Amino acid sequence: MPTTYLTTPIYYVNDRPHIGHAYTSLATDVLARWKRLDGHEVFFLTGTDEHGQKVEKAAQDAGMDPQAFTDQVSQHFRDLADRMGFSHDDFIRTTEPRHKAACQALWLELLRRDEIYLGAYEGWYAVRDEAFYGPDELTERDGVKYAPSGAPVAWVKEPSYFFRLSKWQDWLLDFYERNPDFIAPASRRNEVISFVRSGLQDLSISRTSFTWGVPVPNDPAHVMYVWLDALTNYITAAGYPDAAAERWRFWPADVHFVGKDIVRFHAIYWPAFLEASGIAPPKRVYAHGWWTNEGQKISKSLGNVIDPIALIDEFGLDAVRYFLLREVPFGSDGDFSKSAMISRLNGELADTLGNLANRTLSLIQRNCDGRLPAAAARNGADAELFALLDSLPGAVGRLLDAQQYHLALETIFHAVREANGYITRQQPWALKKTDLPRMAAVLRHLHTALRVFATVLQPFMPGTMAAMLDQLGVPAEARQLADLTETLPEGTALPPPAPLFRKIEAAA
Ligand code: ME8
Repeated sequence: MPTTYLTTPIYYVNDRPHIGHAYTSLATDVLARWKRLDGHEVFFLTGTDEHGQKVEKAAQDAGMDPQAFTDQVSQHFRDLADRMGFSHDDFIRTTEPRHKAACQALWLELLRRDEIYLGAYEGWYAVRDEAFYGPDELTERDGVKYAPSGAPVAWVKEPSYFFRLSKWQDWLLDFYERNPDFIAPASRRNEVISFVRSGLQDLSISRTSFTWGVPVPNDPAHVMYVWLDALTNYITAAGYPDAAAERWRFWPADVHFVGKDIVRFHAIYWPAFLEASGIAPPKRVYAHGWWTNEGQKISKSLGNVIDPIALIDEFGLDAVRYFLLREVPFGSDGDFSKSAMISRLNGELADTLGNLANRTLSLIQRNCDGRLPAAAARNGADAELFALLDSLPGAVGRLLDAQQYHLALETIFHAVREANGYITRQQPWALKKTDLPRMAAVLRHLHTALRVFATVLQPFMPGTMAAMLDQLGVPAEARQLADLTETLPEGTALPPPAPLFRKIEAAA
């Protein structure tokens, strides 16, 4: 069985999760579900990033011990994952013993290979990004210096271990050249390549001015730099350093899903750390765009943080899952607006797919005694519809392999609209009086179309599509892509249809 390993970022537990966190994990979940549907053995990893100065400070501000604080906030991310219906196979926390062991093993391996040396760091650091910046990257306002992300930076001077990153510059450029799909989309790839070309400095990978981190082996005055610690989670969960671990066969990861803010860490530091320790780098890093809320940056201080759970309560889980991936090309920035959401949900889900299902299933109920008509020969009038249906799973799979979620959904809904055109042209309700065999054939073809749509849409809207497949009489064990070639038996009893999508009234 082919294997697929997919990851989300591990989220900082400095604050409650919001729509941005739900988005990255949702994209990962949809691909994980698609690959399972396509017969892959999938390992889908998510989790929380719990060390570092930023989390330590958030715990202090909350007046809590950092471990108790991270236990509490990490739980919010688990709850969100449950409410979003994510199908992850593991949820890693960087404060777990397995992770400390992996980080320390990786450190010792880098040390053994002379990739690490002790020195002193002097330079700019942004706690909010947990990142070092060069002086030429900063801007100044009112006497305060800021990183390109907008995070304020402070001067840091302390003893530190360094990773020989500069040594890997040429290797990285060659690696990007040899693996053109390693970073996507292309705009991010270009950005990374030009950053690496401009010259890489050795990277400070330990801190001595606070203690909330993984201790450096044999030098407990140092804790590991939180990004070395955090990135390592992807191999911890695969069993590192135990090459005989059951999950090690999943490594290297197929796609690390990240937001564009953290592409530098994943596309530069991470492959360099791995190559330097003799571990294969991941196959791909996809950096998606940024959500804004009704045109404004999402931020706590603006009070416009979108709570995904409130959206689910208002619109339903599958509506939220559908909208987030349908509305904005993955990779581009997007704006969240309720009116856009309502018009998508009404126009595409309720009016197009819901209506097709309802019309078809009601006619089968009324005119065929609720029993599935026999599989019928296709005539010329059916050819166009079947050309689309037959190619749909392959087309959707190729688009999802390229993380083009909105195009995958667009392709599916193009076919749904065609099927709506087909029912309008064929008029099975009129055929009842003139040509009963043709009426049965048309309804059977429409049933086949709905089965294909519901099958390929399962990763996006698992609950609603399960209900649709129930209404279509497709057994639970026959819902894989490969099952589409198996014809359902004539006479299968179909339950009375019930609406799958509700129409939402736009707020005044
Ligand atoms: O960076 N729009 O964690 P983090 C879209 N711990 N996506 C958004 C978003 C927005 N407005 N806001 C956040 C970290 N995200 C590190 C990661 S991985 C080894 C360590 C998503 O809690 C997006 O995926 O700051 C972004 O990369 C991630 O949340 C940052 O989460």
